[in-house]
Amino acid sequence: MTRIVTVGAAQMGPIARDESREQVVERLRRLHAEAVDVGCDVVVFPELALTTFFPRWYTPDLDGHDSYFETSMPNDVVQPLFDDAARTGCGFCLGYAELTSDGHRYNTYVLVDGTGAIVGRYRKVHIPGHADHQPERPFQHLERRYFEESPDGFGVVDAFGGSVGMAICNDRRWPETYRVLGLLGAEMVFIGYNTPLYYAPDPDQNPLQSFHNNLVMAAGAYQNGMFVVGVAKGGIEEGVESLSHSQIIAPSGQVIAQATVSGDLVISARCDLDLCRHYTDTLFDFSTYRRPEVYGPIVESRGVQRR
Ligand code: CDV
Repeated sequence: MTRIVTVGAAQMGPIARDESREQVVERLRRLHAEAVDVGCDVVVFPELALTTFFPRWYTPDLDGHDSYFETSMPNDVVQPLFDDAARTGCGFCLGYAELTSDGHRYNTYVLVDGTGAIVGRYRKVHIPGHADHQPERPFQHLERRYFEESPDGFGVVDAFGGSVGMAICNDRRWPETYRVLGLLGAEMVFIGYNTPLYYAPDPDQNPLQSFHNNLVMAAGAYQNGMFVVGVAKGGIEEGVESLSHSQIIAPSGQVIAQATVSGDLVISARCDLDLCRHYTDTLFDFSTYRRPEVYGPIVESRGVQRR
């Protein structure tokens, strides 16, 4: 049985504040159709792909941005995209803001297979930014105000003939993300991001955004023998410029497809999932070489604890 999965990364340009969900879904449908045209089995959309990146604005009330959240998935507006998946056999991974019936707010990804069924759901684990209004910043990063940390953690889904994990934006900077997913057997990890080029706590990092983006995803791919698909919503959105540079990375750590311009576009790669074993059966044969008995601080403490 062949283990080739053709995966697309559907990079998006900015979504304006006044762009309707219907307009955005039409953009997603166009990207999905482009992915189908190049033979994709699955296409990955960015983080919060249905709206503008609203955590850049403060509202005094916590529910002040609730109009950006989805209370059900699928819903009437996104249903045509689910229908496209069922009609074409090409699945997708979609990021959106989720408001649950019991009032929890999450930064969420759903994985939809080629029958149009949701086969996986992931809620962002590492929530960056701040929860309080910081007017001295040129723009806010209030994810910690508007989103809760996932209570569920990471998981892996059998889909598209392999094992698929999901992570969202800031998760990609943390080695724990890839290692937990690697230990769960993930062969492909889908990661959408919104990464402003200006980082207020340390602007020295601004020119390094693209370097750090590749550094963390390539390291995660190599050290865990997995494909990593990183997908941006980039460009200048409501006056804030964000990183594009979407990329698909092989278990070798090599970039095998990369967006060279910003805006809506699909890049794709034929991924031979058996390539993962070249790494997970050799240098990164976890069951032979890992030493969990000496890794205690990783799970025992949150911050640095000098002993
Ligand atoms: N959406 C994000 O999670 N963005 C973060 C912040 C820190 C810019 C990121 O890690 O890219």
